[in-house]
Amino acid sequence: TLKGFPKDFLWGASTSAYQVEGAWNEDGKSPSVVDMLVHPEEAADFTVASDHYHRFREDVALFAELGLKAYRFSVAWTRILPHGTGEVNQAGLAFYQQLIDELLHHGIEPVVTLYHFDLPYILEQQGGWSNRATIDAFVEYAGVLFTAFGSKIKYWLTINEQNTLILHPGAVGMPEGGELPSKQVLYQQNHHMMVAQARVMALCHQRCPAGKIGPAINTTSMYQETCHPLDAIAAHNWETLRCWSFLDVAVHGRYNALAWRYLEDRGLAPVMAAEDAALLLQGKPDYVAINYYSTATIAASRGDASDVSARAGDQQIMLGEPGVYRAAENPFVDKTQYGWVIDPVGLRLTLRKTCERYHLPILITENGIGAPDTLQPDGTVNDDYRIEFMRQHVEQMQMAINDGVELIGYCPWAAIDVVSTHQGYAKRYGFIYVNRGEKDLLDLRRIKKNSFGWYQRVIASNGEQ
Ligand code: BGP
Repeated sequence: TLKGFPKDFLWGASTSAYQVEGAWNEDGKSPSVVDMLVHPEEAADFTVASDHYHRFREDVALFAELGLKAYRFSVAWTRILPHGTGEVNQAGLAFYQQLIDELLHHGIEPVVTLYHFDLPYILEQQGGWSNRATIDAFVEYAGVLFTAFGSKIKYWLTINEQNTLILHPGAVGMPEGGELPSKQVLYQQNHHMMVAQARVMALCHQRCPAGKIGPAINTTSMYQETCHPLDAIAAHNWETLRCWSFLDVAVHGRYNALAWRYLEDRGLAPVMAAEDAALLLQGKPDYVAINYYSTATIAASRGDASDVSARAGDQQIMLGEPGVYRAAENPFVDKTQYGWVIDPVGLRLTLRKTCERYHLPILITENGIGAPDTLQPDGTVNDDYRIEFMRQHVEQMQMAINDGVELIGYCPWAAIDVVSTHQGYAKRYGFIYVNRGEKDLLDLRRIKKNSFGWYQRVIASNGEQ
């Protein structure tokens, strides 16, 4: 028999501020980069999203009914420091204070992401992550949260999917004019984020002795298409560049040797200030958080256009690095209707690799299936495909625990329907349906999907299904 889930396993669910809250310009909030992006014509905007800002008490009551032990959400920097730095907006702090108290009142552990894609626009105008001053701004912002909520929060997360921001910079929409930064600029931004993250982890340990903090990277495993040795090298290279190189800096405080050489060879290595090596070593995570959706299959690069094309084929592969690999098909896995590979065993594999590499507790901060869920005339939402998807992933999590992985929790995406980064409300992830269309807000009513009852039983039985 398999080892069961630990008694205090954090059965949870996730959201992020800009995707769920709405109220984009209320109570002193300033615009973030996401508010200013150009979104596809047909996609829902973020200004109302799921209106969680006004309905959080109703939502938390539903989370409690679901039985959640943890709720992962992000704080909108622009509610707390509307100018990016400086003056603190008390109304912003009050909102998260109430949300946290409401969660704790229901016995739900808050898991707080400091920054989930929504940099204050005012900082972006001053160069964003290209500007070293943004490091200080992030530390200042984190410090405000640590002081305000440090006594109540056990689990903090630094930056959501830094690797998505760097490798797939258009992921959440395009800036006005459609110009994305060059690779060189992106890797310099990446370095600043790394330094900022290390300083924030150190600050957390100083200010919140009971708090734990970790990075949250989109982590996956790469398969090689054939047993050709060069396919193996390509898969290894891309897994290193896409996943481990980000986590290695966060955990070990120094760059991964292969990734650094790759950057140097291409003239992409970031400029490091004299103090940076020491700063990177300053903060260490207490756990590693991973967002896991799917795996990818890799063949050796041909060095031509057949290598990688943007969001073609295997969606999770992202834009990649030119000349590193060629995207291949995996005949052994299914895909979602958005082309994302469905691979529960890949989750087990990714957990094992993460455990072996870092020897730290692991929290899954995202996992799920996006689908155009529909409200039936009888008022139900049948998302049995989601139940099947999660059932298989929970099974593989248990196998990973049995293998020796210290998995502390599972926070799938998403607790409730949120705006998808690309497909608005056409593509949903929640256990709770939000009754709104793309542009049409309808009544924003909350409706429990079939998966709600399923997850409720999983949580109540601590993972039996
Ligand atoms: C992750 C992000 C989330 C969420 C999820 C689903 O990369 O951290 O914010 O959006 O992906 O992605 P999408 O909405 O594009 O389907």
